[in-house]
Amino acid sequence: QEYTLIKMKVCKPYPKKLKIFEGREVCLVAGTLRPETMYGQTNCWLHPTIKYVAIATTSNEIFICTRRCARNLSHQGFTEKWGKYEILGEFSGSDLLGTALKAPLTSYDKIYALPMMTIKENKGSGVVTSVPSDSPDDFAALRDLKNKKDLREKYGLGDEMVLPFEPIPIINIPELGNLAAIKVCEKLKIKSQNDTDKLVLAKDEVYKKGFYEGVLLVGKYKSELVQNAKKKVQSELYESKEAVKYMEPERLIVSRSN
Ligand code: ZZB
Repeated sequence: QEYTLIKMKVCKPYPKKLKIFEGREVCLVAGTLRPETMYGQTNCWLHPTIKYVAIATTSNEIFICTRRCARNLSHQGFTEKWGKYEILGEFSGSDLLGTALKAPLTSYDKIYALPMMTIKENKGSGVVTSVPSDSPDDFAALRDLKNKKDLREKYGLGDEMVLPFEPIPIINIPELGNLAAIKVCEKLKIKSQNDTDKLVLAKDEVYKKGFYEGVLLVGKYKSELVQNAKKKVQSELYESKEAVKYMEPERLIVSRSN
């Protein structure tokens, strides 16, 4: 499984927990299968109780991701010594919530790290980028935070980190329009991010229709089909060093640990 690992750069001045890294570039790295949707990022997701680690890369950056992802990265040439990674810091997701980030391609200048309860520890980097226009999970989780002041307060999030961020129309899908995830969430009457069964159906529908029939509405590949634009956007993100290629040895790891 090839993930595009998107660098979501921590904005200066660094928050208290990341002050130790002052003077260095720090990125939350988000694993995505949909690089062509990066035009629609509205926030980053972290799980409040998952542990994340900071490691140094050969590109002289600091990546923040799960320990499992750090280990995989060390076997893909990202660290100085093959298969080894030095942990420079360890955080709970909740330590990093509210961090301001600069992400590639999105029209929002600055976005924030927000909590999502359905993040899986054993997938990707444990850091997820949020595209509520085209991902039902993201739309449901962002709506939960917008609707629940107590949830924002629980995690110490200012209204300005959540309320101004609206889904951005980036892909048109013939039957689903230009905010497909919202359309499908309404159709299936999805109430929250915990409507797991319905969200699986929603994701499936948006994924398939988006890939085969979706047309980009923005950016350099505007008017092109998603299936044609995907690789081109991905290559450009790799070339501009705003993302790196990350391979996930999923089956191997899963079958071993079970
Ligand atoms: C941006 C994006 C835009 C995504 C979209 C999806 C969609 P899959 O197919 O089930 O493997 N993701 C990545 N890591 C995690 C994690 N640890 N826990 C929970 N979710 C995670 O799903 C891959 C997608 O799941 C990734 O691609 C990421 O969200 C999320 F418009 O990145 B995606 C219809 C889906 N649309």
